[in-house]
Amino acid sequence: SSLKHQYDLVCIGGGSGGLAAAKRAHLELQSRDIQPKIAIVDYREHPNIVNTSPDRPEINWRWGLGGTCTNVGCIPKKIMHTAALYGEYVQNASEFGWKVPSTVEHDWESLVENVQNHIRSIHFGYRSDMMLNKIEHINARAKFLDKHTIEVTDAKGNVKTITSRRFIIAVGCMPKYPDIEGAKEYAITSDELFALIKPPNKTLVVGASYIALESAGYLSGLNQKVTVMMRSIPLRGFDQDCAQKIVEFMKERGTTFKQGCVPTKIRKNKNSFVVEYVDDKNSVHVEEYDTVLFAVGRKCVADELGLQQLGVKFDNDKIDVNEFEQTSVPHIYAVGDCINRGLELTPTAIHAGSLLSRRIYSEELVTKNHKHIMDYTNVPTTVFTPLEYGSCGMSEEDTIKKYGQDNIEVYLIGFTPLEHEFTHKDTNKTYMKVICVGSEEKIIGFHYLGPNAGEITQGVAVAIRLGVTKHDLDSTVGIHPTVAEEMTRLNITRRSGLVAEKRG
Ligand code: FAD
Ligand code: NA7
Repeated sequence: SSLKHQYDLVCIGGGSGGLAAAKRAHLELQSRDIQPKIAIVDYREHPNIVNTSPDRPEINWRWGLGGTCTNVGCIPKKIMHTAALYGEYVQNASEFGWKVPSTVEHDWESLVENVQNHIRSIHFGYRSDMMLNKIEHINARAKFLDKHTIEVTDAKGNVKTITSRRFIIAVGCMPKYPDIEGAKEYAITSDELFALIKPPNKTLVVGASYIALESAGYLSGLNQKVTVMMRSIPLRGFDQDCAQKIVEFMKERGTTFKQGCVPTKIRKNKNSFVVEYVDDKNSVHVEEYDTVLFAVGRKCVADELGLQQLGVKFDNDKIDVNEFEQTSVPHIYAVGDCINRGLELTPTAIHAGSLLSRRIYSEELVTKNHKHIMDYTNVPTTVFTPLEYGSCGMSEEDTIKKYGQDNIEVYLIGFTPLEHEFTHKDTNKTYMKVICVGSEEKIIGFHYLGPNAGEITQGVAVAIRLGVTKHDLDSTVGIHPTVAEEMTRLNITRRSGLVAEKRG
């Protein structure tokens, strides 16, 4: 350990990136017989208190270790999505011989309580992990005083200063609110959704990001009446052919879409909220909702750290880092959602955080000067909408822009998995698209809409990383009967103009 500073490393932010970086640093230093002094400083005050109730203290909301992903992101989201899928299974169960009542009700409160209990069990796991690894957890808000010193303030207002040899910043983002009257007072964001003590009922979801569509999807699936208000296109940045199919599917499942509309004002009316909005022809409309949920993007919180005064450069609201996740102050690094490269995803924050600590502390990497740079390309992802969407690589529009229509080949298929054929539901909704470039037909984009999208796409991502070609897919033997086997027999191209949907 260094003598000059209290700590070898302080990670600011105990979410996906910060935890991974701290754990890896500890592991590397310990394997060199160094007992490191590492701390994680993590804190979040909650802006809204709609979810705290004196009668239900057991579901009072607290922000424990784990950051966005654990508390208000991936974990509660995936559980809610799964809850909605269970509703579908129950509806279909009678066709498989199960005697289920014709109407089954959903109990929002017990779902939320179980979600919050699950989150608490994850906090417990992280805390014991930290103790086991002797990583100190400081539950306080950090701010830089100088290049090696931070000031930390806890919930009670106690302040202390801490010095460290190095810092890794992983403070993430928070949901944004649009700048309209009543937004902050009356609306919620994904930060509150998973702890609402009452079902949201008639809900307006504003925005068309993946968070907006996922929320609308599982709320609909949990029997809530949902309207999505989007000002332009769904899922900007994703393959638009697939994005449109998701919207169509959600419409068929009962979600209302108001396209080309933006809210301009929200006011309270007894137990509901009155939303004023304008459409694309500038006409003003008024509608009443029980809950208004904004999912209009996320804002980085790194600007609150006092980094600018140290000379750390920013790129809009994000921290500007080089390919080694290093800021303009060499011993201050940053990973995850708060940096200007990379993607706002948990596994990229974890991977980048872990690699960063290896580059700094691993004996092997440091002595041999191995670079091990984080590769942010071809990162697979899945959008957990009712029709799940997995993708890896480029969208069709981006490949056309980059290579030209004549230089790419797009293989498509729309089909009905056995499970859906059996229940006569969701005919031809499962969809697969493989985008190839060059005479060797190297695969540069994979898109899949259908069941278990994440599970399928993860495997394809490995293949894409290894440079898979269409010929490799064709010569791979499928697993029958699965949806994934369709990727081994793709033969309809966009160019041919043939109908991609399989009939019969
Ligand atoms: P975070 O996890 O946000 O952690 C940052 C931590 O730092 C927080 O605890 C914060 O309170 C704390 N902090 C901030 N400022 C300070 C300060 N000054 N002092 C001390 N502590 C501070 N990603 C996926 O890969 N898959 C998904 O399915 C997925 N679903 C999502 C669903 C939702 C609704 C949301 C909101 C996000 C989802 N994400 C998903 C994104 C994922 O959660 C983030 O990419 C990930 O958590 C980023 O990790 P991070 O370490 O950069 O920051
Ligand atoms: P994004 O991708 O930044 O999207 C924000 C969404 O909210 C998008 O649909 C916007 O519409 C919409 N938006 C933004 N401001 C408004 C206002 N004022 N009114 C109505 N609608 C609005 O969202 P996330 O932060 O959730 O996603 C972050 C990243 O995760 C993203 O980069 C993805 O790659 C994955 P727009 O399209 O701008 O018209």
